[in-house]
Amino acid sequence: MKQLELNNRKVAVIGCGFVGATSAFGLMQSGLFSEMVLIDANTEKAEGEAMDISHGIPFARPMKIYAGGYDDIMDAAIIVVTAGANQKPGETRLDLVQKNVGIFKSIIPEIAKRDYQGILLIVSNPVDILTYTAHKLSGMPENRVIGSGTVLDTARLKYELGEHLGVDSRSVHAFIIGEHGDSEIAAWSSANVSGIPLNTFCEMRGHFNHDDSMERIAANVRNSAYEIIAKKNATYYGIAMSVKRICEAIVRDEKSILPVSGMIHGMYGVEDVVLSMPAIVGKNGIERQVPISLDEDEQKQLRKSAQILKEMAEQVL
Ligand code: 6V0
Repeated sequence: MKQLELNNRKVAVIGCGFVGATSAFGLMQSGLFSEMVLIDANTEKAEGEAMDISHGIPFARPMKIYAGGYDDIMDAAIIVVTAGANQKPGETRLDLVQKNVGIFKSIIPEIAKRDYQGILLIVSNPVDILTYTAHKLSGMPENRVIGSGTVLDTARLKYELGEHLGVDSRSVHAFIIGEHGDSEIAAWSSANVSGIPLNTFCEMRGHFNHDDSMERIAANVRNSAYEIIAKKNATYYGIAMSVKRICEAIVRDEKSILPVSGMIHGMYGVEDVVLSMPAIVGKNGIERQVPISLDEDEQKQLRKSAQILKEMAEQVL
């Protein structure tokens, strides 16, 4: 099959529910793309979202937004997959797995059989398992199949720390790593505010009860999806901004360090598991993962998170 040349100004979004539509809205405003194709099992939903979002174009930048099929998206630089059921109140991300793996079995082969050469960005949950599923079903190189991973959780952590310390959250350097879900790890030992170790900065701002604060903030981050879902049945703005940020790093070949989820080989004793570690992200997707320094307890938690994901992946694939 003749390979299509990729169009760096084209993006596709598969799944136009809350997350897909909000991500598409964010991408329209970003100015990164001049063409966006929306796909949904419910064609009318994709068409309606394309029309509605297009009406914002006169307030942003010219572009084409339309509902289409798989043949329309093979030259997209990035395909964002948000199709799937979302978490119901009380349901964990891992509870979703069977349902969404089934949906991926209808989507990923459509992409693989057309020999797609761009970046596949998986957002549907449980994102680590589904990114692993997408790797296996597509046969695409590992660097080009990325999960949004803990980019959202890391944003939540930075936001919480920024509020706690009265500082711009962009000056907070801290990562959530591991599973995007219950076993995620706040990598406190490497956290800092513009190079100042976190505890030192906390003391500058009058906070001395480090253990209690860290426990509370990590729990807030871990539980925020559950809390938002209990209140409004879905979460989508934070993830839409995360999708936009990842697309920006790819399209602009920024080589930004983002905690996307990708296949891990050997780091901290983790092998053949998809989870989030900070990684250099650019036009080829994950250029390489960056092994930030973790203390012994964090390393132990990371291996535990990997074990949970591995067992889940083995059950569903
Ligand atoms: P939603 O509003 O139910 O939308 C899902 C959409 O997928 C619907 O429009 C469906 O018609 C469509 N769909 C289902 N099957 C297919 C198919 N085979 N092909 C094309 N489209 C299909 O859910 P919502 O948008 O709220 O959530 C989507 C996914 O994102 C869920 O799995 C969430 O759990 C996940 N999220 C992931 C986050 C992350 O950080 N990675 C954050 C929030 C939600």
